[in-house]
Amino acid sequence: MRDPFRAALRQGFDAVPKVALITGVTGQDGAYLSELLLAKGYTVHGLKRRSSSFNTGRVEHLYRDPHEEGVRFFMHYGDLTDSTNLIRLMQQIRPDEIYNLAAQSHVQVSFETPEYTANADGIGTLRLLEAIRILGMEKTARFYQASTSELYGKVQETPQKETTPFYPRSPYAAAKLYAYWITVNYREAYGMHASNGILFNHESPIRGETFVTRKITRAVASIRAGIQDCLYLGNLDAKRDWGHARDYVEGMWRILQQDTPDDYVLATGETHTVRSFVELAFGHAGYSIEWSGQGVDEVGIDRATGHSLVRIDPAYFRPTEVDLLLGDPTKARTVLGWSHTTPFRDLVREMVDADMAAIAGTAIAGAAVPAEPAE
Ligand code: NDP
Ligand code: GDR
Repeated sequence: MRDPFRAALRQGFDAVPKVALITGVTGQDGAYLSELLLAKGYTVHGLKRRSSSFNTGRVEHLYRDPHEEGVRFFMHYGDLTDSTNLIRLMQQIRPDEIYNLAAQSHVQVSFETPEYTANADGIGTLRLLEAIRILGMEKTARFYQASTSELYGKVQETPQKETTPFYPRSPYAAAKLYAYWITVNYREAYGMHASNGILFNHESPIRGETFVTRKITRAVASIRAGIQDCLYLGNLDAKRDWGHARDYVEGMWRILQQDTPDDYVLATGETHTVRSFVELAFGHAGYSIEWSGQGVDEVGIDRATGHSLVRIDPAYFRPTEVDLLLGDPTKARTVLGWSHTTPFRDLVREMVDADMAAIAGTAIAGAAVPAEPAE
């Protein structure tokens, strides 16, 4: 009997030299990386979770019926907490490159779900590395681990680079610390081409709605459209090194193209407060914000009307905060020839414009406007 998956897979192998497996394909980075690899001629296999609601919106435009000829994008059900599933898929797909992007990636949520976060983000990485080893793919498959600037946590040195000591400040960061070191260990113990990208925050119009940048840009669009009154935030003074996700997936790919595996910081080398993101985003929509009051009573007021646009909700404060992140991407620039291309201001504008266009679209279609995000 003809198996459409295998037939298409064979076509893929015939047509292009490389096959990639992306865990977390339905996430922000998974979507941008899939686009990049498909454009480079790869066959891309993505791991997606079974969900009772639609969770493939970010890659919908890449999907084609696998019965068609020449299909190079496939999705498979799986989960980083299920080793037998990972081993079977790895055996079936035999990827040349594995990008481990899947994670419970929300820092605040990790305080609520620490055990699950450790299982998926920490042990999940081990499960993938073991699958490679069990199948004897140590010398044929290259492995990318989505490490994070959250590893620096309570920062020991600014700017942060590859040699800066780690000090994780959340269950998420502690789980990613394990994933970082188990990746290094498998490289050293088994000679695997396994690398960490230590990526600083990167955003886009398809960023998850509960991360602060997207929460802000969605609120700006909703307030402008008259369907939201006020934006509630937590710590306005946290500083982040924010870049565009499109640039960062290019860096991931470059890391795996090196002859020698290694660990790299990808960052812009600039840092900005949440407050300045708020000011720029509202500014792009025609508002000018004036701050008044202090601490939990601080309010961001519209200079033109006196209306309160931004208020503080302590529910968004974290038990332990990461106050300042600023990356030094010198190694990535010199070894990989990588640097970010989207300036901070353009990133903010692109996100606000996309959310305003989306709101206009839903208003025209008369569809329900999404509720304000929780975290
Ligand atoms: P997202 O939260 O947008 O995507 C995470 C992906 O992981 C989703 O596809 C999600 O599936 C999937 N996932 C979650 N849990 C599991 C699980 N148990 N098994 C299988 N899949 C799972 O994250 P980003 O795209 O922003 O980030 C990608 C990776 O990079 C993550 O590991 C993140 O921790 C890391 N990172 C991100 C940075 C950033 O600024 N964006 C910076 C540094 C590191 P579903 O769609 O079903 O939820
Ligand atoms: P972060 O991103 O924790 O850096 O992790 P997030 O956007 O959630 O927070 C950034 C900063 O903004 C402050 N903040 C708020 N954050 C959220 N989510 N919601 C709020 O209302 C709010 N108000 C203020 C936070 O306290 C924080 O200081 C992201 C994730 O993508 C991780 O997976 C990734 O590893 C790191 O970036 C690098």
